Amino acid sequence: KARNPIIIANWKLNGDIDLLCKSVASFIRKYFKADVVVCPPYIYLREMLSFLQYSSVAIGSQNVSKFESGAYTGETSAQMLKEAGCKYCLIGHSERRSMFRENNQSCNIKVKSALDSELKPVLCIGENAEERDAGVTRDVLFRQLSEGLEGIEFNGDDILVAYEPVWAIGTGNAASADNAEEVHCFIRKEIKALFGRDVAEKVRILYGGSVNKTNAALLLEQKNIDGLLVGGASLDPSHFMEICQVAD
Ligand code: G2H
Repeated sequence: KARNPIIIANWKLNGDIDLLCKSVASFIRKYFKADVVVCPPYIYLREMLSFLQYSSVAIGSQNVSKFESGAYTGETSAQMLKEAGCKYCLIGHSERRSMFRENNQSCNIKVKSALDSELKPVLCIGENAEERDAGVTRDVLFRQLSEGLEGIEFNGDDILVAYEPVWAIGTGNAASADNAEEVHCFIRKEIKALFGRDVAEKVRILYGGSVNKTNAALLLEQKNIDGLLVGGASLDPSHFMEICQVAD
């Protein structure tokens, strides 16, 4: 594929020192052709990075503050994440949208802030079950994309998009490869309409939602699926390694 595959582990609010050790042990001296990224909770970022220097695995954050500095208790800025060694930054994961009141406007600010600090934002979009059943998936995705990326100069490989249908997240019911491919194709078409052909051809679009070692290969074979965002299955280092090897 012209676009290098990328596999991102999203630990969410999971893991402990034991998982951190097992995970870095499995990565040591592994140099993947695919991009492999781990997004652990903030508190583990520095320690992970110190071990991962003996591998090609990068680290990313699960979120970023929309503020740069100031009296915002509990927040972590893009610049701080950059300094901690992050390369990537998840933005607008559906759990943040549904539980922490994030919306397309706050995602837009966060994407800009990440870019200003030279982090690669991974903008997460996806419809929920009601929206899917009401037949408005495409409208929802279009709004999430156009509002989330509004006013942004996008060159194609500095921002990634993750399609995560909310009904597939953590349920064990991933979207079928055909269904995901159809949606990814739509997303690429909309990016082309918004930013032009070059950007649409370069942008990497990941699929997320109940990815595991059994469905990874078929998903990655699809023309418009350039990577995977893996939650539950990334908490088992050997399982996650098998997914990385599929992409490699
Ligand atoms: C979707 C995904 C990772 P899971 O949230 O972002 O989680 O693989 O557990 O569905």
